[in-house]
Amino acid sequence: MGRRQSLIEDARKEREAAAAAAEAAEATEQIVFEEEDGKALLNIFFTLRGSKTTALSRTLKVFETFESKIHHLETRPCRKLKDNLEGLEYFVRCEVHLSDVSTLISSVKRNAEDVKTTKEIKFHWFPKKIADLDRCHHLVTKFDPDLDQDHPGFTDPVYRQRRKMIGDIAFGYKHGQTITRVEYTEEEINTWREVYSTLRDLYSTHACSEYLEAFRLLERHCGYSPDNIPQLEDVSCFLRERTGFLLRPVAGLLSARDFLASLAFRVFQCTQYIRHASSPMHSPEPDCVHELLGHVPMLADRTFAQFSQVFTQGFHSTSRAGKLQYIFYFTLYWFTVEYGLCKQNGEVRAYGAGLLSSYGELVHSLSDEPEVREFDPETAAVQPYQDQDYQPVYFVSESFSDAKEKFRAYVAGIKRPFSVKYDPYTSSVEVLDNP
Ligand code: HBI
Ligand code: FE
Repeated sequence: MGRRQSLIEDARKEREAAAAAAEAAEATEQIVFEEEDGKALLNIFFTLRGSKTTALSRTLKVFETFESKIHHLETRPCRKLKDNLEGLEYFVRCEVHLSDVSTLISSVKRNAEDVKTTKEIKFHWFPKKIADLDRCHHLVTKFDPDLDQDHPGFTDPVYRQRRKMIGDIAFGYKHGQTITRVEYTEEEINTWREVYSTLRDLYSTHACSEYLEAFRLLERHCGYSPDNIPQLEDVSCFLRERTGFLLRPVAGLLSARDFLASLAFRVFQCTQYIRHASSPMHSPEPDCVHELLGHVPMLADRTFAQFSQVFTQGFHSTSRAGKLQYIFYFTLYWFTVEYGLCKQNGEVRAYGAGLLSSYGELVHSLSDEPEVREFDPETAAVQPYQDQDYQPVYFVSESFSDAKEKFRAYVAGIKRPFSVKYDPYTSSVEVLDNP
């Protein structure tokens, strides 16, 4: 293929990827866009030397068109341009969406002269040290029993009250504290028993070997059994010894941003309440069954723990590259940590938490029904996904190390204005400027 041909081909692929991502974004809008994306602070200097009298109003119109917020506007005598009749230089400081910066500047340049600009980029705040996670408990309430009419607990005031009580433990929790134990009711334990026993029967034929190994240990040392809902404090101590991961309690479905930010510190935000008794096999939102049976055993595996942390370290600076990049990250997480499959001894097994905590989807994912593709970050990042039904497609990795390496290569290809480096001695991240 000629160079020109290959450029056209690249452009076509890029357009297709963007279209697919936009579709995926629509499906996940509530989760992805719960916070604003990055903004830039622009300083623009210009003169209107020799311009028509309407130049000033036309230039100011540009700022209005881009809905930029003007922080400061002044004119000052212009020192350099002695032949300037008006002798004025204009200075505007404004806040504008990152993706509009270059178009705004070129529009100003069409109307004014001697345009000079400097910009500062405003990023989302993100946690720099592990105790900062005390500020990361932004919940997405679209599936919770107070708001979602389809939630099995919507019409059950007792259940909703119980959820609030358990949620208060999370809201009051500060990093470093012991996690308060919950005395579960008989009804709650019955729900747990029903899911636990059903899923457990499937694991030996459906779960990957890393999962099975950790599950055995959790049963031996951590109170995992059909008759007991394990306590987060005990599980947290267990994980700390295995892989350095910690649990902290959270009151519901956490925003993707806060959830991923925590993994960068090897902290898993874990719900403590259990699904409604009327629906033991399904929950519209994460609950302790999803976290304790789906996520926890995998976090006890060293390679997987490393994958989870590396995965999210590069995530903070992605909003710089626009919303799309953010969605790509999030979608990759979805098709690996939540719904990933892997190859083991010639068989396909599940390692995704969404599969390992759902009887129906675990069976479905390894049946002949769904489409299964080789894991490739470029493809998985733009694949539309489902958060209300089974996935239409699953991605299968050769191994966790293989997935980790592919992911590293993918991330290295993303342009970012800064990177973050994790310091395990202080559990903090350092922000490094990229040249
Ligand atoms: N919140 N409590 C909780 N548990 C999860 O497993 C979870 C979450 N928020 C987001 C999330 N998982 C991911 O699926 C992605 O949205 C990042
Ligand atoms: Fe999850």
